[in-house]
Amino acid sequence: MAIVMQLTKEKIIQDFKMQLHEDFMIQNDEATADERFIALAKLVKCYVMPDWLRGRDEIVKEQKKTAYYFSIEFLPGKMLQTNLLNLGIYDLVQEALREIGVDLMDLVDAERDMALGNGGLGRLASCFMDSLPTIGAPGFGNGIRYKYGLFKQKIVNGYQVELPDAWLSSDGNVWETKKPHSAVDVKIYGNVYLVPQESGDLKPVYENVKTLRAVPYDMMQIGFKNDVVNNLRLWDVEIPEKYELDYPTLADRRRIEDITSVLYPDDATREGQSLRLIQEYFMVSAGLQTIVASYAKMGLPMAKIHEKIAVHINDTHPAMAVPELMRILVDEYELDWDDAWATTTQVMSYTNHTILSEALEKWDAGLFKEIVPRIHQIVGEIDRQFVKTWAGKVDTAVIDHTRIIQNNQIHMANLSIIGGHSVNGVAKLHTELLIEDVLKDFYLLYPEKFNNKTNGIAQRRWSQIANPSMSALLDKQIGDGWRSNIHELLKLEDFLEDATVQLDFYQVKQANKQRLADYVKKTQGIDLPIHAIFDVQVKRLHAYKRQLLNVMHIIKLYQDLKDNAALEITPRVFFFGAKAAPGYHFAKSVIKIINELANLINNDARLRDQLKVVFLENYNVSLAELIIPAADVSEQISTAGKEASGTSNMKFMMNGALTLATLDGANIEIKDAVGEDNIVIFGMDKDAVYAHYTRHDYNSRYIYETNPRLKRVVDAFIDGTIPNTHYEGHEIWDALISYNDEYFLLEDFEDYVAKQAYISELYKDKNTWQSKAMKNIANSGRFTSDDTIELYAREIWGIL
Ligand code: OAK
Repeated sequence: MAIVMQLTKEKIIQDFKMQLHEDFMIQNDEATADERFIALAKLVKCYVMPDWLRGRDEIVKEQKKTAYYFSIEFLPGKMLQTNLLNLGIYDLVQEALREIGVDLMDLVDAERDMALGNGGLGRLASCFMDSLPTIGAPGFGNGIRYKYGLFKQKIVNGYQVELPDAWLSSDGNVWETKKPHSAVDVKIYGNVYLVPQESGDLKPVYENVKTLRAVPYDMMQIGFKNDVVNNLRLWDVEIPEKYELDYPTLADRRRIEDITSVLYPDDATREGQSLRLIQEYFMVSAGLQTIVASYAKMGLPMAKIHEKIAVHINDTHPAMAVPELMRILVDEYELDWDDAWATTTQVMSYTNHTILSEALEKWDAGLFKEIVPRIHQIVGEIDRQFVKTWAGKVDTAVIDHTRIIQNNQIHMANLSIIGGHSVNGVAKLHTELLIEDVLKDFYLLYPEKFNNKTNGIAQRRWSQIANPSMSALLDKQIGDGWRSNIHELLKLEDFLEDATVQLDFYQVKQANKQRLADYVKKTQGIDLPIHAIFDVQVKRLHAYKRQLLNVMHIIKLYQDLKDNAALEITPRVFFFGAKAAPGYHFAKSVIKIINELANLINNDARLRDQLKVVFLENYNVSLAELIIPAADVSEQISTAGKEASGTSNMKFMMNGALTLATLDGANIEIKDAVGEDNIVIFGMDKDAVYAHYTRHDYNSRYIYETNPRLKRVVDAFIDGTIPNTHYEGHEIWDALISYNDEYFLLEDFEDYVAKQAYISELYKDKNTWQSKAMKNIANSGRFTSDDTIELYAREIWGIL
C-alpha cells in the first residue's frame, strides 16, 4: 500500500521538520520559502519512492510492454501542486503546513518553472506524462536535460530581450535523481568502414570517433490517486573518464558541455546547426541503448522486440530512432537486416505537429555523414531499399517525393513515416490535411499507417490547480466526482439556464480577473477594470497565428474612440503573452508594435478606461495558470489550415472562456462539442484558403485599396499613429501589402471585426454570456489528455 495512504497531519509536520534539519540544519520558523519548498519536494519524493521502484521492477518482472515517448521538448512548468494533487495529499499537506504557520502557496511560488520546451509540442508531451500513469499505462518519457530552458523574456523599451533561463539551482532540480549507474556511451564523428567477416557479413569498424557519456536524470511522473509512478528520463552529457585525453583543452570540454546546454528557442523553423543534430542523436542513442539493454534482460528474441517495446517519435526531432535501432540490432545484436527492419518498423510510430513546410525538418547529407557516419550509412540503405521496394509499383514521381534522401538532403518526416507503423496528426482537420495534401503520396503507399489523435490537456492542472475557485463552485453544484472523472462536468448542462448558478460562475470569473489584474498592477503598474471583457491571446508569436489581426482590431477600436469622444463601447482589456524566436524578425516587430500600442492606449485618459492593452512578459506555464482562468474571450484566430491543433483553446474552454475562432485545428472539434451558438466563428475556412492557393487570385492590395476603413487601420502602422516605432511598422505594412499578406489577414478582417462587435453586445447580457460559458465548461471533458493517451496506448502502442 502506498505510504501516502497512512499519512496524517502530525506525521507530515514531523517529517517536514526533519527534512529541514537534514537539508539545511534549520528550524521551520527560520527557513525561507525556497528551503521549505525543497524540503517538501524531497519529502514527496521519499513518499513516492517505493511506488516508483515497484513500477520499474514490475515492468521487467511481468515483461510488460512499455512505450517510450521520445521528445526533444518537455514543458512541465512547476510540479509541486500536481504531485500533491495526484498523490491525494494536497489538502492534508496544506493543512499540516498551515498548522505550523506556513502557506503552501509561498512554497509553490518558490518553485522554478521547468521550461524545457518552446510551446505546444513540449506542453503536450508533459500533459501526456501526467496522463500515462493516470490511466495506468507503462509509458516513459525520454528527452534532454537542458541546462538552460526556453529563454527568459524581458521587454525593454518595447522590444523583446532574451535572457538565459538558468532554471537549475546549484544542486540541480529537486525532483530529479541522477543515475550515473545507468550511464551509456554515445559515439559521434569519425569514420566507419565496413569490413567483411569470415561469415560474409560486413562489420562496421570505427575510427577517430568522439565518445560522449550520457548520464540519465530521472523524474517521477505520478498518476492520479492510483499508486502508479512512471518515469521521465532526461539525459545530460559528460566526458567519459576513459576518453578524457580526447578532450585536452578547456575549449574541447566546453564544446561537449554545450550539447545539453540550451534548448533551441525555435519551434517553427529548422535550426540548421550541427549542435542540434548532435542533440537529437545523443538523446535517441542514449535512450535506445538503454531500452534495448533492458529488453535484452528479459531473455526474449531480439527480432521480437516490438512485442515489448514501443518507441514514439514526437515530431521528427527523434527520427534517428529508426536508424539507431537498426544499428543496435544489426551491428550489436547481429540480426539480419530484414529481421531488424521488420521489428523496427513495428516498434516505431510518429506524430506530426505541423504542416508548415519550413518546419519540416531536413538535414544536409554532408553534415549528417560527418556527425553520425554509421547512421548516415544506414539511412542510405533504408532509402535504397525503399526505392527498390516501390520501383515499378507506383509512379516514379511518388517515389521521388517520398524517398528519404532527396537533393542531398535527409527528410526526417519521410524517415519517420517509412520507418514506423503509424503516423498521426493532432486534430481531425490536421490529419485530413496530412492525408490530402502534405503527405498524400505517403498515403498512397501506406494508407493503413495514417490515423488521427486529437490532442488533449491534463485537466487536473488546468482546472483543479489553476482555478481553485471554479473547482469549489463545481463541487457545490455537481458534486466532486468531476475531479476524478472529468466527464462528470456534463452534469453542469442541467444548470445552464439557472440564473443563480450563472451568477455564481460570473463571480468566480470576476475573482479570477481580479487576481490577474492584481498581478498586472504589481508587475506593470497598470490599473485594469475587471468589468471589462478580458480578451486573451497567449501563444508563441508566429505570423500564421495572426496576433497581428488582433492588433488590427485594436487599432480600429482606438480609431473609433478617437473619432467620436462620446462613443461608448463594452470595455475591453486585450492581453497578449508571446515569445518570438530570437531570429524571427517579423515576430519581434509585432511584439514591439503591441507594446507601443499598449503605451499609447493605456496612457490616453480620453479613452475613459474603455480600452486597455497588456503585454504579459515572459509567458510560460505558470503564467498560463494565472491568465487562462481569468479570460472571457479566447483568441484562436490562425489562418484556417495552419494550426495543427492548438491546446490552449481547450484550456480556455475548460475555464469558461468563449472561443473566438477560425475553423482551424481543434477549434472545429470545440465547435462540435459546444454547438455553434456557444462559440464565435469567423473568417475563411480551409477550403476557402486552399481555393486561393489553387486560383492564385489573392490580392491584398486590392482589398486594401477598396476598403477605406481597413486601409486606415493598415496605414496606422506607418503614419505615425503608433509612437516610438521605426522600421517595425514598415515591415508589417510591407508584409500585408507589398508581399500579398501570406496569411490572409485582410480578407478575414471585416468578419473578425463583426464577430468582435457581436461579442461586445453579447457580453452586456450577463446571463446569456454565463450560460454559454458554462456550456463550454460542461463539454470540455472530452479534451482530457487521459482519453487521448489511452487511444495512443491502445491503438498505436498496444500497451493496454
Ligand atoms: C514544434 C516544433 C516543430 C514542429 C511543431 C512544433 C509545435 O509545437 N507544434 C504545435 O504542436 C501542438 C501540439 O500538437 C499543436 O497543438 C500546435 O497546433 C502546433 O503548432
